Amino acid sequence: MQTIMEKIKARDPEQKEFHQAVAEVVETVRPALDAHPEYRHQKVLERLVEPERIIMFRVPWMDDRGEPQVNRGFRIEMNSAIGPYKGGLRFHPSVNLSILKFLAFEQTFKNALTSLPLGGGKGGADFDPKGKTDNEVMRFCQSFMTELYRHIGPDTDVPAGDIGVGAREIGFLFGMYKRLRNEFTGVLTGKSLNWGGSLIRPEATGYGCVHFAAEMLAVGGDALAGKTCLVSGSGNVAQYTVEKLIDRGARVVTLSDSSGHICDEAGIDAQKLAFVMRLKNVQRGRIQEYADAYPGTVFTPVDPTRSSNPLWEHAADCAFPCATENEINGEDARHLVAGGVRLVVEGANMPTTPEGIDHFLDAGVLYAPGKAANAGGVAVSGLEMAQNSMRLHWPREEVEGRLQMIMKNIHKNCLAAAERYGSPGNYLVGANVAGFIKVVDAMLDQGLV
Ligand code: NDP
Ligand code: 2IT
Repeated sequence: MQTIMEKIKARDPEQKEFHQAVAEVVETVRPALDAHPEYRHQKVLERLVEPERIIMFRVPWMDDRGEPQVNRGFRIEMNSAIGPYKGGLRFHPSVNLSILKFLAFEQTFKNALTSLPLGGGKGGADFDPKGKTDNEVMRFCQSFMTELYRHIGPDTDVPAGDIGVGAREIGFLFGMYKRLRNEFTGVLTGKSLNWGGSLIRPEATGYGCVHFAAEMLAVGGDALAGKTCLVSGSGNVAQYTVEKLIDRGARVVTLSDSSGHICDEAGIDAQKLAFVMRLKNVQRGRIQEYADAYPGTVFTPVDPTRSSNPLWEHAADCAFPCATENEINGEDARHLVAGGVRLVVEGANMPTTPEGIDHFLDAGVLYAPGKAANAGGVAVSGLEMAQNSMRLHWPREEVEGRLQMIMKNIHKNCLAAAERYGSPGNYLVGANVAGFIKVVDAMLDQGLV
């Protein structure tokens, strides 16, 4: 086990986020490896950590001033044991191989947990959509797809959104794919409703997280109603997490973006959330503007000299990190526990550092890792693919009902796997072991490929 970490570190020494994601899985699946000696014989870990294929390409595009720009594009086709590669595209200046390999690795297990036939993948570019015009974003997406189209397809690899990629970008990407291939297929998910998108896909990740949180509390006879919640981020996942929390009678007091966070002790209600959705999705503004619109709200800018995030210092019962990786470190975790937080549900991918996770588990916090709690997004992407294949469009209740059932099943399967492999109540072990066994058994059935 030691040797596999040593090997991947020696091979790609700079890929810290990838090492972090792999180490978490390697440490937690040990009991499954012990129970199945064939897994070690067949070198399943060694095979899982090596992507089936990595595509890297130049993305040249012209900005509005007529100046040529060049970005780097990627697609990691990680694992196709249980279905076509599936996972989002991220457009953010921090995108590199380490970030995308960690995301594609986690995606493989997450997709297995959904119970749908979805392999794992992830892609994106170091392009920053912030401050770009719609025309610049369109030209970038068209150039990106001019290379990507030859590697993807509805039965091969089906990308979707992630940070910096929402309905606008999916539209531009789909338009270019259709033009290049002369095919109208479900090659991307997160499409708009009037041309192949699924109802509930925009809501799915956030809603799914809150369903998962409700399931966790229900085990102890508790519920979200009346709970004070901290939410970070203010993008797709954060917005619909807040919507569902309000629905369930919780009080949400924070939101953030990369410039800082707002705290509204009066609680973010439906009307204020509608303001945030307009601000972020239409005007593409900053969360600070919430404090101008709603007096009594405090905006705290990011302080780069601080080692912890003041958002996690507010007293609360529950925390939903929905912005990005490693946004809760050990110090933040200590602040959360000291402030009364007893439930942490990850909307983002790998938002908690290993030290933070250890602190939550030691303190007896109910902790749900992203690969279980945020799987509702990709699950409804899977349902979008199913509808596209059948050339059908399911009503809202059908998709919402299936999403709820999927989240309930993931919750049940995580608890069952944790119990069976000696860590009752530990959702981290449960999610990793359940996802791992499903993927690995499929790999073994298919031989050494
Ligand atoms: P969006 O682009 O819609 O929103 C991202 C939010 O997080 C923004 O508020 C953004 O602020 C903030 N953020 C991003 N990067 C950073 C950073 N480095 N530091 C501080 N804040 C940051 O993305 P999503 O809501 O789709 O994604 C959020 C998280 O959820 C990611 O971890 C993603 O991988 C994960 N996820 C997304 C799913 C989906 O269906 N969309 C499914 C499952 C997981 P700013 O605008 O200032 O950059
Ligand atoms: O991290 C994720 O699960 C996503 N960004 C969604 C992936 C998808 O294919 O819907």
